[in-house]
Amino acid sequence: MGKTLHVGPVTRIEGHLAINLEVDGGSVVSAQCCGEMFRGFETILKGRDPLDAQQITQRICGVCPVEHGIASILAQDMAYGIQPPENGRLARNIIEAANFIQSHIVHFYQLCAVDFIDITAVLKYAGKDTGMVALRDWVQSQLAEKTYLPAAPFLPRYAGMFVEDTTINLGAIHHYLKALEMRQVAQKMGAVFCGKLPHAAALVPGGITQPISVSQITDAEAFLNQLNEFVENAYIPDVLAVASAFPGYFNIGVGPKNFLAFGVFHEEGNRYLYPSGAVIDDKFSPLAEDKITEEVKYGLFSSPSGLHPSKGETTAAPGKSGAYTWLKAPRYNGSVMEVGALARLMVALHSPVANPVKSYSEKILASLGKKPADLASVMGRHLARAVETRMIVSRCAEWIGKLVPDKPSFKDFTIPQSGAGYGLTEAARGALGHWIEIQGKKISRYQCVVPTTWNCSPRDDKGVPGAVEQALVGVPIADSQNPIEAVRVVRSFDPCLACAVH
Ligand code: NFE
Ligand code: MG
Repeated sequence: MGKTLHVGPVTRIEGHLAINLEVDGGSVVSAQCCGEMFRGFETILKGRDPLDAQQITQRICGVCPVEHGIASILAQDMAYGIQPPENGRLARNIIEAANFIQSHIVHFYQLCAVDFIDITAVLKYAGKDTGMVALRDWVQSQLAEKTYLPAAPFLPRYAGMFVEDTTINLGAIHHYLKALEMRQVAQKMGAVFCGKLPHAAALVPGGITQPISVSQITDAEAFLNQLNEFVENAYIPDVLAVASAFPGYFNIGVGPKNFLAFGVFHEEGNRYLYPSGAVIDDKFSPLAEDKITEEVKYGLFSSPSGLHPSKGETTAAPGKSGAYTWLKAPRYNGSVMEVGALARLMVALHSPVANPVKSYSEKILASLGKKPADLASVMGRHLARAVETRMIVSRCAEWIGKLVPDKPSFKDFTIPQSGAGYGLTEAARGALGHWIEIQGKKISRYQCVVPTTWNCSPRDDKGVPGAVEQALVGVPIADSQNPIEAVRVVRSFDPCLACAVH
């Protein structure tokens, strides 16, 4: 006899996501992702000055504000017919890189590592590092007082749930603390070029507002060196250690095996460090923006279903019969797509264009005895983020090196009476698009199709489940009181529900 499990809110992700699981014969047979609040940014933007858009949309999220800002200014670049000068292109890359780096580091260490690393190993710590000593004392007091909540990282505990090697555990716990510092370093590197973070002040159509100076370049290089050292010596080895300790997670949480990427980190010409494209049934095809639609049968909206975002509408319909979430269901040529670091890596590996991502990731995969086909999984997603962080850190040094002090970083523009444009980029969590329409110099329509909206999408009008809903099917559940295996699958997507429901 099957059982229905409700997990809500899922902890150690951003925002309010609940999952409903039908479990039968010890594994999940069906799943639903529920985004539990409405925000309405697309509606708030109507009637406003277009230049408000890159500031207001950054408030969709504190984790990926930069990418909302970038998507918005790319849409406006298109609507105004402008291109940033070289300094503007490079500075945008560096600000976006800073955001990816901080996001991936926090996701692995703060949000996911405690699923795999035994944090109670800190009780064996005998050194003098003040952070480790404070953490050891805190863990000791939590265990003694039993004041922890069931959702805390220590409970429940099962045999074989964590890495067993004390040296690996202690190293990773040390890096857990160091990661908090590294996140600040990444934010500081980005803020050198955009005034402050999160919520960048300097992002504008035509480039960035900050002129480039020699001291900015040397500051950014110093921050980047610290990040490089951490990624090389902590993040990559820790992810490889977790991947080796949990080989079973290369088979769990597979998902739809369709991957979509919009391309990110604009290089010279039309190239991107991570190229755009779609991989469906293992076949690559170039990105076609006109194939994107959003369906709403199971979303709490009364707007028409199946619209392209340039014609999209957002009308909330609380209480709508049969609907179970505040997310629309984005589709690409009618197909469910996974987005995110794994999708970017799959698109890069299948793209006909030679790119540095291929050679580095193939080397890492070979060290684990894995092939690209093994990547559609929980562990593949963690690995893809680590590989990506390493790629970005190394390219970022070149972008900083190419900045030219005192050359323009901004190109002037006029807002037309009417116009339209779209901005496609990638946020840490995946493909992000903003569509703007302007009438009488004001925003007449604004639509965002956001990474977690793709991944945590509900069923579409044909009843086909979204990417996370599919990835949950087949997941073994050992203890129905605590379906940790399912939550590990959800966390591997790094969902952000604030973004998803925007
Ligand atoms: Ni709120 Fe966001 C999502 C990312 S979209 S974290 O989903 O990454 O820019
Ligand atoms: Mg939207």
